[in-house]
Amino acid sequence: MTDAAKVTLYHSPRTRSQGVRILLEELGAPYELHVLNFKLEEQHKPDYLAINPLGKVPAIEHAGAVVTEQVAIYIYLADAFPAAGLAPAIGDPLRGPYLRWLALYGSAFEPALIDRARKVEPGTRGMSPYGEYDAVIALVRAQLAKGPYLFGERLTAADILWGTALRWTTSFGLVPPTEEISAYIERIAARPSVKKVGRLDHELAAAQEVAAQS
Ligand SMILES: N[C@@H](CCC(=O)N[C@@H](CS)C(=O)NCC(=O)O)C(=O)O
Repeated sequence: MTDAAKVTLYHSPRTRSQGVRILLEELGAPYELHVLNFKLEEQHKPDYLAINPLGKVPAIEHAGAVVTEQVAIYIYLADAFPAAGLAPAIGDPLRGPYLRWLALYGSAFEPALIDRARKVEPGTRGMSPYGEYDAVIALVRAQLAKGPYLFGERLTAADILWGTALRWTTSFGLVPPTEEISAYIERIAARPSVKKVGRLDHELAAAQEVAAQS
């Protein structure tokens, strides 16, 4: 896999694409932003729908390929820029748990939270992709209790996804701010990459606000 080409990140501030921008900073990957102003509904305009017909960010373009969906993007980028050591390589015993926790995020955690936010019952245990909300939260808590990261001392790209997502999901009241979850959020939030992107995205959001009003 090549890491020579610049990554284009389709991005809107204060959205799930912020975590990918943080990951790009952590990886030291060369990237450029293609910024979308949600206040102007740019994510639903034909130019962007040609990139992601679902009209969602994040999306990236790299070496001629488009990748959408956070989990796929995290896996792709951490493998494409291996020098940062954020992806356990194939053959590393951590590779399986690493992929498990990335996939779990998209296929169990987010569905559980979305159901909770919409006050939708998951239905029968067999029909639900995650079983029960409480079981998902208990699983996350147990994994973080080992600390400091998901896999002990080793920081991986999965921590950037989970650390940034737990931050917004607790602030939306969708996840309880338990001791281990809050400590983990703080640990990830203290990283220079998170602070830098937070500052840049704050400026970007302010500029978009002005553009939307003019
Ligand atoms: N399944 C997608 C979800 C991405 C998503 O929900 N993105 C939101 C921003 S946080 C979005 O683009 N919303 C725009 C819209 O629906 O108009 C993923 O995991 O990447």
